[in-house]
Amino acid sequence: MIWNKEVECMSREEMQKLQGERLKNVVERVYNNCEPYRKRMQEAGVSPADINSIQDIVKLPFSSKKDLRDYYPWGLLSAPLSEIVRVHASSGTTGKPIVVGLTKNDLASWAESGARCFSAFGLDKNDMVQVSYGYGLFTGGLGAHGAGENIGATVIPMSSGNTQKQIMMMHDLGATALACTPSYALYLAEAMQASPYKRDEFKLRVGIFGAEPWTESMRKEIEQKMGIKAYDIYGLTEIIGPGVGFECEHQCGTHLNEDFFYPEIIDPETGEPLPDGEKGELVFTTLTKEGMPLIRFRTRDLTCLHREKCACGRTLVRMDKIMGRCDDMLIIRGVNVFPTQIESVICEIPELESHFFITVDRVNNTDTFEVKVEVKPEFYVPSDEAKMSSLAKSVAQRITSVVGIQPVVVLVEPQGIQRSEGKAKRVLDKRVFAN
Ligand code: DLL
Repeated sequence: MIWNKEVECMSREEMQKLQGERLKNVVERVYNNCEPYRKRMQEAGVSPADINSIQDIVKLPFSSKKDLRDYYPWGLLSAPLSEIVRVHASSGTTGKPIVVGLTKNDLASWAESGARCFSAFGLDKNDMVQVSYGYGLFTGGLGAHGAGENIGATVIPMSSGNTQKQIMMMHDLGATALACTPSYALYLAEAMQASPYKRDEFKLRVGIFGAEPWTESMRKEIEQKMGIKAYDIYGLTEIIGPGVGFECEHQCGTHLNEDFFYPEIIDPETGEPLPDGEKGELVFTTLTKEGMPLIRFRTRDLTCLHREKCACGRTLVRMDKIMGRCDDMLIIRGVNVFPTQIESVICEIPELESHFFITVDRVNNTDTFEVKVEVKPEFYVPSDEAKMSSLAKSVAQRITSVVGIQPVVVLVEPQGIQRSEGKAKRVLDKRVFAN
């Protein structure tokens, strides 16, 4: 089902015209209301008068996560704080998160984007959506919630965790769709099989999965184990959260809501725009956002774009599944983690050296997260087990409070972590995301 035919099936010429008009508006908005943008545009020698079509976008400077960090928390707002009705946040590269502010209109266009996704997944007001993404600062829970309500479905705001209760509610209430990370879906699938309920006692038929990379083989496994059809939903906090893009029934890429979020692909090294079909870094410009519009925001996600019309009738540009990242961000159990966040915690703890090593793996469909860290000689007393385990516990707690998920902390003896002669290698990710 197509939620908004007029936009989703718009001709390329009309879409470009709309994008051009919206780009002009958003550039004026940031130039007039946001000092850092105005300064950066002046430095680049470009003014709102130079922006007259969507093709002019290449004249504008890029923005990045670093800007959100540097102007934390409100420096990038282009609306007064009194117009901000919702705040979300995601991991920054160090201790502080990055924070975004949304106006009422921003929430409305998010709900519109989400409704397009859910309709494409074949859902409508007769469906019941169990939202098992986390609610809170993470955009997954409230984003999927808004999408479900907008199409008139019944929403069960479960949030994540408490697997037995998830299964009971899904079973008892008769949820027809499940929204969560693909890795949690796999975990739930096995818990469903092990539950006292038979498959035909569930009404579940659709999965709304995203927030982390997943493969075609993972899709097949979830579909088979849960007996559902699994769809990909894409998004990121800085741009809007879930709903930036979605798969249609043909599942030949992710349609992007390009009337709201204008995508480009650039060479991550040089910043030069790349043609359709070539792999590079995905960049978004929010064309209608009011609270914290972002111009040419570098997502660090790697993919490519295709503009041919899709068999579903939509003309919205499609991107390939995210093929990786061009920074060191890890997504562990759906949570974004930067090695620099771990480093900032470790450096604050007097008993520890700054040498650490992160290992991520997937065991029984759940991500594992281990941090090995070296103890300073004067604090390293392996004979005092109680002391060592209490230190490990407090390190784990500090890391959890910064990154949002709990690691297994392994303390190692002085010099126990291999030194590197070049760039330190601090991460081993054993999970495989290639198809
Ligand atoms: O993960 C928003 C979201 C919530 C999307 C629920 C879909 C469902 P962040 O926490 O800011 O926002 O993380 C954004 O996650 O840049 C990608 O690297 C990755 N990501 C998100 N969706 C997908 C997906 C949410 N479908 C970062 N496939 C993005 C692959 C994804 N990676």
